[in-house]
Amino acid sequence: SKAKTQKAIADHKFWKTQPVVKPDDGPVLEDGVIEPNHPPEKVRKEPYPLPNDFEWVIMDIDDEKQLKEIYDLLSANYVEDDDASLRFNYSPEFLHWVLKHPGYRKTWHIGVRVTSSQKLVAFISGIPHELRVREQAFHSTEINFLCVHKKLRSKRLAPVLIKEVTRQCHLTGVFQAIYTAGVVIPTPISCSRYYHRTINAKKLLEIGFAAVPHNMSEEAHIKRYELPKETSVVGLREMTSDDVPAVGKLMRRYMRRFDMAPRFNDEEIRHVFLSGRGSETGGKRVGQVTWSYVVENPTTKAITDVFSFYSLPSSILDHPTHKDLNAAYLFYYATDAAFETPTNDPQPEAASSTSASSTSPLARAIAEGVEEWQRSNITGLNEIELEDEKRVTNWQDESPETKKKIKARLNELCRDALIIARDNDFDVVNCLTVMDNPLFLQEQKFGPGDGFLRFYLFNWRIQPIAGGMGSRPGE
Ligand code: NHW
Repeated sequence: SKAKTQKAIADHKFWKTQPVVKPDDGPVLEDGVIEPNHPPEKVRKEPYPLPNDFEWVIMDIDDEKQLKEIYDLLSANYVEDDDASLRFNYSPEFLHWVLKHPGYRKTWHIGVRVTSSQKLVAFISGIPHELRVREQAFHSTEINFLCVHKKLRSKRLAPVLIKEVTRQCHLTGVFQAIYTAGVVIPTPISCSRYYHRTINAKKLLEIGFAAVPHNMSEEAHIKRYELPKETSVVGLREMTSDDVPAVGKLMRRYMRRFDMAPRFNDEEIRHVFLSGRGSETGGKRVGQVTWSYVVENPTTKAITDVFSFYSLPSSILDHPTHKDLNAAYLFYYATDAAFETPTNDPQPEAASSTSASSTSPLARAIAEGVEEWQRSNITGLNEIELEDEKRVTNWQDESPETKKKIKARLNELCRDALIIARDNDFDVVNCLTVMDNPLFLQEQKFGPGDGFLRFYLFNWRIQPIAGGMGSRPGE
């Protein structure tokens, strides 16, 4: 039976039935859908059958008790590193924040309970996104937190969860998905590597997350990671609600430089950057998940830069004294250093046209008389994008001077982010080789980790993308 299991693994018994690119498909000539949208009457109405003794449940994340159940399942059974010494410990506040993305669907928060005991033993979730891949955009769901209790592994429950979340997405007219995983399944569209920046050098040595290099004393090692006492970027301050429109414009423009990125409207910008800020009690924030900062030009008052990071601790398994690794993860950022014309100049703007491009997928679909349900997932981003968003240059075509400018600015911003992380008691700052990160990893003393993260698209065929959301692999 071991041989049988191994064959099933190699065969991808499940994944070979799904609309994803297969290893032997040959080169992709044109990006686009793999299977057409299902008309509403063709979408399965009943949930997929579960093994006896189990039942489906739609989780209500606004109910503290149910949120805690998801937290308990994940904190004991979710992703561990290769040698099982760390396990992600997403906080309830984190889960609530990330799962309540604007436009979220309750029916995309799916659990499995043991019928007799009502114990939650599996979970999968999706949140809605508008995703742009090169010059096409579509509504997609970002799938995350797929988890099966350790005692129920290798029983082919995961494929049932994936099929059920797919069905729930189809019921709401969404036919594409994006997801990331450490594992290799058919077929990654991109791969990025984890990098780590030591903040609390002593603690990382104690838990064995870092080691002193052979040619260095422990003291020198600790000293190497010391940071300036205070931040140095002029005009740096916490982002506020009033910054949302300016940050939105800057972010949309900045992200347009990459081959693949979500496109956030202002409501999403507000959510992504500000909703995870926690609550204020006695002048202290509790339950803070995200830290978001902007740079305001002291003279023009224009917002020229933004950066953010989030808190995602890991449980340290089997250590006598240290129980948690307080990790911050670099999140979204943007800088005007990437552009020749500033984004948020308070000067009266040239009328921002919303001119329709007749070559956009939606325009073409309409012209071809495609039924509405068939094109419901194509947002026609090219029609709603503002002209100044479209005028940006793809990062690969940027001039050496622009690249130098971006690099210098990002190094300043990242250094201040590290200082803020230190002041908030983080032990380590993590990031991936996505976006423009490779421009500051070395100078900011990030080191490569063991982990890789693969990017996947469901029902969207594309030519591989360098380095995940973005970016500049190997620089
Ligand atoms: S990646 C994190 C996934 N979670 C964990 O690693 C937590 C710890 N592990 C577990 O809980 C972020 C279990 O090991 C899981 C698998 C549940 C992972 N993605 O039930 P079986 C995400 O959440 C395939 C996709 O026996 P199990 C993203 C595997 O290749 N597929 O395994 C999630 C095999 O299929 P194959 C994965 O160990 C994206 C089958 O599952 C996978 O008891 C989901 C084996 O099933 C993974 N991470 O449970 C896809 N891990 O064909 C969304 C294993 O190879 C797709 N498998 O035989 C889009 C859906 C929405 C579409 C909307 C239009």
